[in-house]
Amino acid sequence: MENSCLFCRIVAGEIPATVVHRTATTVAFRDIDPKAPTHVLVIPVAHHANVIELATDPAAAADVLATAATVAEIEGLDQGFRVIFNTGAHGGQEVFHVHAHVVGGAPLGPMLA
Ligand code: D5M
Repeated sequence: MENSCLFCRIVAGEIPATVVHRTATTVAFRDIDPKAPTHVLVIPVAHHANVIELATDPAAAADVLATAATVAEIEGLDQGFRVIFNTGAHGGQEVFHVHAHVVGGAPLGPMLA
């Protein structure tokens, strides 16, 4: 837990979030500024700054992907969805606790703007 990290504080329950699903190692909660009918963020409980760091912890990476799949099932995204890891400045990353955006619920077009 990093006290200065927004998403670590959501994991700890210090900042409210609308939690969709939780496991021992992951938390899935609704994005505060949704870009699609379903827009859920999946994070590992363990702090990793970005997907490059997450890749050094294969168990956590697998758990994040498994939770993303569970979220898609819970949200009924049977027509498809996207899983996005914004990374670094060019990737538009704003929160430096790795998170998978699970977006869907409508046709998304060729790219997510
Ligand atoms: O995306 C960071 C995402 O985090 C962005 O879509 C808004 C979302 N966000 C920021 N604060 C909160 C809280 N408190 N609850 C839920 N969602 C939040 P990035 O990929 O880093 O650009």
